[in-house]
Amino acid sequence: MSTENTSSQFEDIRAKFGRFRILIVGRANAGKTTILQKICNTTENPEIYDGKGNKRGIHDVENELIFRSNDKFVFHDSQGFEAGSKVEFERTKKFIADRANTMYLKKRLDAIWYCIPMDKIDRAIQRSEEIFFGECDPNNVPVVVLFTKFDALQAKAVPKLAPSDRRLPLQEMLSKLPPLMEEIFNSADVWGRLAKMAYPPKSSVRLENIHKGNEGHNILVENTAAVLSDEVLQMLFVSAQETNIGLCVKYAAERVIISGIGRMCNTGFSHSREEQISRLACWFPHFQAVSCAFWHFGGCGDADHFMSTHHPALAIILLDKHEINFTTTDIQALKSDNQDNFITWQQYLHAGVETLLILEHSFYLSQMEDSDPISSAAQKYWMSDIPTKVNTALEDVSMQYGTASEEEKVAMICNVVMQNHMVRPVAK
Ligand SMILES: Nc1nc2c(ncn2[C@@H]2O[C@H](COP(=O)(O)OP(=O)(O)O)[C@@H](O)[C@H]2O)c(=O)[nH]1
Ligand SMILES: [Mg+2]
Repeated sequence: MSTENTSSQFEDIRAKFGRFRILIVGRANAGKTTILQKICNTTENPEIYDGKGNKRGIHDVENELIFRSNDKFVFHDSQGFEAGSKVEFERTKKFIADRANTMYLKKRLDAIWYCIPMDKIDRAIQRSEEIFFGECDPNNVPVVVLFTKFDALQAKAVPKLAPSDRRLPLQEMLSKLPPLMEEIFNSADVWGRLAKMAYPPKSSVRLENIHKGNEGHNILVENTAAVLSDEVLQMLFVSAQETNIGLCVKYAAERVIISGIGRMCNTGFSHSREEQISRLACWFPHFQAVSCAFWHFGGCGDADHFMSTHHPALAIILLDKHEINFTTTDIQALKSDNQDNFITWQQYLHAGVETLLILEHSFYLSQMEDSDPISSAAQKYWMSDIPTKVNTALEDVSMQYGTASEEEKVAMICNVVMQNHMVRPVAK
């Protein structure tokens, strides 16, 4: 099978299964569009399609909102159910019921974001919220509440400042506000009241100054990943978003490196180098096709196939350090070397971290439209002094690894990655 064939096959799989579908609910002006733009890293408006792929303008929960900057997400928008909009509620409820359990993965709803704006904290829970959290069974689709415009509580906090604080220079005065904002938020007890409803949300995040470019949406991404019900969905979500590559590194470290080392120590079984690479790649946006294949085939048994046809250079270059111009015969020979299992867990850790660094950098290169981002990233890595530094850093990690908690292990690995980034290319 030719590479070309396979990549279009993967594209098909992505088209079928790979879009992450989110319903965002909230009254007009709650900040819905702003957050979706931020998640998709754009200031453009979404394109709106009806279920059949025709462009639409009118508002309807069934319509699909897609941003050109990141079409791995599909959004649906519901304006909430203010007094009198029983119809909108029934439509949204039906939409959720249909999409939560559909056999058509392509249509499945993966998460719900419910926005409650804090500029109207006194009216945070209205009829709309009561019927949504009281009467609408989300059928296991996780619901995350977004307390949007959290910055608006500043204005409410200022009158509560002690008179002496009010006379402070601006920056100092502002620094006194957060505890007061917290107090206002807590005394409104919005979360407590939601938690008592028949279908309480899974979690919540606070978002502030999103319209001013605040990076707070990363919290939303992390939070949503954490509440997803299974690893395949998490993989799809983490690899669909492109604004928090650190999260890709984190999940890949936890779910592949740490769990792989655990398995090696417990059972003696180790992945091959090739399989380790494809499992790590699954968590990154530019390999989302792979994570979709993972979902589709129920595992990475297909790793070998992926490596040999889809991205032949990946496995090899990582090992072959300086030799970039190899022939098909070289690839075959090197490939068989990479099918051996790791012998020690330290090797597994080392190879995993190096792969993460290369994958991470290759994502930035792929955004710059480098035609072969993996090769370029790997080449840059092996030509730099980073491998030596990583070696030293991992010797330390290895000494502490055995006694570290799961969380500490994740932190240690992410630290090595963070401290050894290759210099990012500057966008033109
Ligand atoms: N103060 C504040 N305003 C915001 C924030 N996010 C969005 N806005 C503003 O709220 C208004 C409505 O936002 P929009 O995203 O269009 O809301 P939608 O109607 O729910 O889609 C716009 O003027 C935004 O600039 C935020 O985090 N803080
Ligand atoms: Mg809007």
